[in-house]
Amino acid sequence: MSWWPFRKKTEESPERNGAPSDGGSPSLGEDQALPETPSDASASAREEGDGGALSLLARGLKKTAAGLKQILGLRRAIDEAFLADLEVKMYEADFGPDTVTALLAAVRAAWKAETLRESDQIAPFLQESLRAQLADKDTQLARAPSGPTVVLVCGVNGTGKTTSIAKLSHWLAARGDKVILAAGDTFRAAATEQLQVWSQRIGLPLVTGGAGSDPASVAYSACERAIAEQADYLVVDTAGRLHTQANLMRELEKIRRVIAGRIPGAPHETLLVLDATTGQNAVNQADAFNRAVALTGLIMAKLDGTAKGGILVTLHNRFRIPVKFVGLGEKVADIAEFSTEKYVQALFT
Ligand SMILES: Nc1nc2c(ncn2[C@@H]2O[C@H](COP(=O)(O)OP(=O)(O)O)[C@@H](O)[C@H]2O)c(=O)[nH]1
Ligand SMILES: [Mg+2]
Repeated sequence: MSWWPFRKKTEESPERNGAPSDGGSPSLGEDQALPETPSDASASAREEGDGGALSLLARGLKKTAAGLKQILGLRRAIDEAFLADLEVKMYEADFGPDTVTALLAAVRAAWKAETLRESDQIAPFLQESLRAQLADKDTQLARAPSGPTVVLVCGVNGTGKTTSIAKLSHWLAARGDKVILAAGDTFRAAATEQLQVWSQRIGLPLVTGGAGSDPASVAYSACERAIAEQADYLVVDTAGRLHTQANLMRELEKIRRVIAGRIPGAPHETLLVLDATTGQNAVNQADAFNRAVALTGLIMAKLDGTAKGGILVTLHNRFRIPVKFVGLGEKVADIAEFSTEKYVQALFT
């Protein structure tokens, strides 16, 4: 293929390259214990089946739900003072100005119409409103009709990309898919090593290109391997970049183009990993990444660490990009498929 601008290089790394040289530790902390064997892995995936996913999501949204409960758990007659308190709590949960204004207006109208009288009627009312808002989304991970499904993962530094990739890949493998990883974060040696550690521990192959190599060339090699080995999924990590760094955003676009050139229709998913604890800044990130690479979905990481779980509604209303997965902790099993119904229930539990 004459258009191909890179020297093809597939440098697979079945072994770890020893300790990181730059002092950054790619190794996993003791609290990040992984299942030791594939059978343990699938056992944990089974446990996280339907009921498990509900409890995982509910666990992740505990802080947000606790904040809302401070007001909705009271048995109080609705009046202007109550509505003002409710408004504050909804802002604290990071539902964002547009959503808060719209939901509050609906609550106020129902109160004036006397269909809402007591505070304990509000949670079901808000659930119904949110259900209606969030209903039109396809939250399932795409799957190519044939050949490997390519999932390109991007985001700002430290949001949880690499960890989410490990979790997602493990989740896919546990449900029976053949998964290959690509270490497209070639910016720091420690980044590739971090993914190497994960890949070994979850028992999945990894394509690397070494530090400083062109990430688009790593992605290309990984596509080749995914085709040759008939993988179901190829999950591509990328270096963290600020949405304001135009040259790095162009690099991401190039990775995307190269993948699309090798596998028609790919990447089937371009997922942005957002750190739920950053609140409304996530909105700016989603906006910029979406302009650069046309996002197909979001992974909301670190939902466990925040009382601001309402950010998901803000993002939906602004961009109509579905949240596909949520990260709920640092362990490999701490991931759940997003479900509108489970989210809406968990918010008000
Ligand atoms: N509590 C919590 N921590 C997370 C989650 N996802 C990632 N992290 C932590 O966030 C930090 C950065 O993660 P990493 O995957 O290296 O981010 P990257 O720079 O975007 O690749 C690490 O300490 C992770 O353990 C999550 O869902 N919950
Ligand atoms: Mg990373």
